[in-house]
Amino acid sequence: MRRSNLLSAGTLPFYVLAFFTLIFTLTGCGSVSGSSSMPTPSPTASPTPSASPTPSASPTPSPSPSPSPSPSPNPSASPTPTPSPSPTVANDKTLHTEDVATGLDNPWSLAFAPDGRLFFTEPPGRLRVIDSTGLVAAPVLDIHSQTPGFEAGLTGMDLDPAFGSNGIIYIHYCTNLADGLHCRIARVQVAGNTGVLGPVLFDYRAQAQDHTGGRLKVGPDHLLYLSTGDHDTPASSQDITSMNGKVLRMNLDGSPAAGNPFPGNPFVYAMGFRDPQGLAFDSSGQLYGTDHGPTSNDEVNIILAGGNYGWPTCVGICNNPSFVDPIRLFNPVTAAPSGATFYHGATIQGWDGSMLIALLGLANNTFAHHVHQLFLNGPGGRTVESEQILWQNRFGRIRDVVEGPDGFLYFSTSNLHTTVPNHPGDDRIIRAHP
Ligand SMILES: [Ca+2]
Repeated sequence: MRRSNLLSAGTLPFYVLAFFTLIFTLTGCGSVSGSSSMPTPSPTASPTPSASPTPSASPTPSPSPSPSPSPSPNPSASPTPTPSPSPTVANDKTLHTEDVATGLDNPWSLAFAPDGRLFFTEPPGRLRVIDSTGLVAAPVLDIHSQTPGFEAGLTGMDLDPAFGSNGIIYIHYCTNLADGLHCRIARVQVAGNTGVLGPVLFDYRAQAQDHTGGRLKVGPDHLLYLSTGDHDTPASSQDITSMNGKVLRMNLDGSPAAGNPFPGNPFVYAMGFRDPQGLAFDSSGQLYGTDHGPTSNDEVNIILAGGNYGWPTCVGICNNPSFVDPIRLFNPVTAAPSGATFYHGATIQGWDGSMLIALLGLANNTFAHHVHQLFLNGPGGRTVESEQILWQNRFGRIRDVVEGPDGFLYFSTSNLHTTVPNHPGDDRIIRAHP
């Protein structure tokens, strides 16, 4: 149980690029403004205008009235990877925010029930709920005696597609057994605001309490997807027999999903990750994920069945046909991405179809500490057409983000037990709305 366990693994000492000021000046979101004080970009910065995994892909002209950056080969001149969205797109100056719940401990996964209740996990071992009366003081489930907490605590969580009738929630946590640490998926049976821990559906032996990944999502195909980290054992991510560094796909009873692509391991859907903490399905059912690089090189990936995402052989964009490159690479800044979601609907202007990503970061990762928004070239898209920084350095580290049934955006902070200064009310679940 180390305090640093909750800290993002993607670390980089204070690199802030002048080009991010360029990107976000139009939206006014770049609170790390003042380009005169910024270090110049590393010469290793990609000169390409987009982090497209397809080298031959030409940048699609944005429908935004914002001027498209010219793909200058000189990183110091115009390294801007994408333009900012249209001024008609809602941003952190046009949206209001308010606390939904305070005094929490790193709310790690947020998930709405069909009846409007918001369930969330806290790594010390609590499944909790916010209902129409507000935060319910008593946890739905408390398994603190069964988990070491922090990154190996109660992290991933999602609701059964039939939760409204069967009250089933899936959780991910790690636990110390006689032979060492195990990480697992278990079922929770919920009635009212009380849950009972049910059977363990999936379990694997883990080598370390950090780099656990731990994001659990039920897909639109009604299959369970779990992202696992390398548990500080990088080579295991390329070992198909290991559960480490993978996106696993299974039936809701924990058995391997039919059609999984790797003969060497019936649970594996994709491989080659380091500490993937975010999974999100778009409106077409396409899965995307986030991953922490070793130093900077944080990734947003389109997750393809059978894909190998490179770690530790390939870091960043490798243009190696053996690996799938990220659709958005954060370099040389550190983004430290965690949970992600796709926004649907018109409640928040201009956001329909966009991807929102919670960014963590250590105290000196001044680029992180915000919600990052990507506008892709449509469902299933691999090209980032524009992007936006939201609430940078306003709430600290952000752990998860979801859309509510009201069309508002809900996100959680993750500042407790870290080197990032706490904000009043930490940790919090915050709501943003027009
Ligand atoms: Ca990768």
